[in-house]
Amino acid sequence: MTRQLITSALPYINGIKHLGNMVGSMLPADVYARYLRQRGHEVLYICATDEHGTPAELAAKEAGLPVDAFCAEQHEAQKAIYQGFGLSFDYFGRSSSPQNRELTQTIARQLHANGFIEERAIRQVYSNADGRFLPDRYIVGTCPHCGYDKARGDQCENCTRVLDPTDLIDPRSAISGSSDLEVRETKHLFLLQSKLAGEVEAWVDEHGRDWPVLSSSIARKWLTEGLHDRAITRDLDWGVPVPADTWPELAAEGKVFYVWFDAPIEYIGATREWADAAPEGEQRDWKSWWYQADATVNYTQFMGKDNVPFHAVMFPATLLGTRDAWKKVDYLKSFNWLNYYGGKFSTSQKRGVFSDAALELLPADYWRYFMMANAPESDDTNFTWELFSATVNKDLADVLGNFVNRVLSFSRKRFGDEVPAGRAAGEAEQQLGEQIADLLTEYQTQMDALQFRKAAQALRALWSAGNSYLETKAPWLEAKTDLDGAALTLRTAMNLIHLYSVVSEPFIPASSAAMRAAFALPDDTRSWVSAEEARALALVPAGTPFTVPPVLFAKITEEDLDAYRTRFGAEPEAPATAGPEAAA
Ligand code: B3M
Ligand code: ZN
Repeated sequence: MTRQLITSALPYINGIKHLGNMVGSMLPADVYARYLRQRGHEVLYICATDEHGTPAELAAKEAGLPVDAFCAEQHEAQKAIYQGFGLSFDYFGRSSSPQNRELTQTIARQLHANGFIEERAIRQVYSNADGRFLPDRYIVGTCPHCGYDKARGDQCENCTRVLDPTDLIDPRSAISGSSDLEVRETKHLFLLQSKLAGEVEAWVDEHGRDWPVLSSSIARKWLTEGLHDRAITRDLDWGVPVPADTWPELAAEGKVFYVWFDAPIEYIGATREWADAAPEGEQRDWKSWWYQADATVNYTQFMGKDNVPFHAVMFPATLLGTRDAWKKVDYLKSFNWLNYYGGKFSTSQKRGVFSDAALELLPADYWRYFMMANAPESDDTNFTWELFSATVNKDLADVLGNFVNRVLSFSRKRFGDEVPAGRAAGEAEQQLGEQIADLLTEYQTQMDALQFRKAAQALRALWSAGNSYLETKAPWLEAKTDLDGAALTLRTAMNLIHLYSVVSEPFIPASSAAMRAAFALPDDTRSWVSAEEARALALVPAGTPFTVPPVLFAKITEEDLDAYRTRFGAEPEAPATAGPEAAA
């Protein structure tokens, strides 16, 4: 069995993430990791907080904390929320770890030794008041295009145009507010991507052909535009220091690596953190996952589409340039955007549902199922409270939850708290078994293809088939004239509940555990259900003691909806304010 390495894009440390961030990376990665584990694969699912770069420093400053203390606090806060969502990382690391620092410096030295890093002098904005060079994001001013007065030196958040700091009107330091700025010459390290372009292109040609179109098209677009040499150092106080043994002058100036240089290396770094955190007596071999592992490890990455260029081009270029045997991605699964009423979720503008608030409102499984059933795979999708409540109330409460409760409650009332026997399976059960086996095959096919929306549809069809069987057989009527028939129907339906509890786990782990715990099976260690077992529907034998769990899913009421809409807003996003040229 191939070893399955899974990583999801590292959430930035600054601030609690919204649902749009999760649905495009960590959540589908978790669904896939759970599924592969249940299918018997050896899985390592790695993620971490992305702690360097200007977002971290600016956010720490806003919080009035030293950046290392801010990151430590935020890492724990995010980690707790992801545990609340049932994200089953094998390790959730930190890009500020010593392991990542050492690996980033090692890889930089390898690139330097192979001639893929060069020092270059560039002109950059220096703030006399702050006594430091300012990265583009640290310079704010008025956007020359739309007049927005908080535009940043790299991009205007209002009209989204990419800017150069020298474009800004009345530029000032985002740290001190001082406008005492000047342009000075400074030296930075450049990754010579242009020298690696041919190799990267060949690698994408070979590996990208079976990626989803979204991933391969973005990779190709970037390659077609040409791979430019890229500055990979910054003048920041927080980051992986440039090693003095290789670049003494830059190290003395306090240069650190650019966040997007060290962040993907943290996938390897966090695997080392995982190994270093091994419990007493357990051996964890981080290198076997990442080094000379091409023949033994299948590596799948999950991310939002804006991260594809870094993962499909820059990170492979970095690893290719080491001329060393680092594992590169085999399958790059990327996602479009989950919008909020047609507009973007926004961390900075606090727009949409954030992961901490979501867990305060409703259990994780409601969100997990909705997000995966509406995953923005082939196009952007939309979160609205109306769609969310319709999905929860129909698919979860009515189709699955109600089935479980009706079957177990009626059987307990009519036959007691053991699975009833009744007569042997008849034509209806044989047909049902065939149908369930086919639906399960379809579900597995979609999961194996990482088509999560289609997989969720196939899972829902499995749940639906149980309802149709129950409605047709109607054991509450059968019991009036044919007790054995009613008992058979209920036993079959209970076997469906157990099957659902196994195969629904990747999507709704907590509810699946509750369903599964209803049956006191002597041995319930099974991790999946074979087609034969699905056909037979006999894993839960007559006589098995059972209990009736509390109702699995509470419906969302109109009052709930009103409250949610009031609290989070429920209107399309206001259009970006038109710029001065619009008036001209
Ligand atoms: N921290 C996520 C983002 O762009 C970024 C991903 C890093 S993955 C190595 O929002
Ligand atoms: Zn603008």
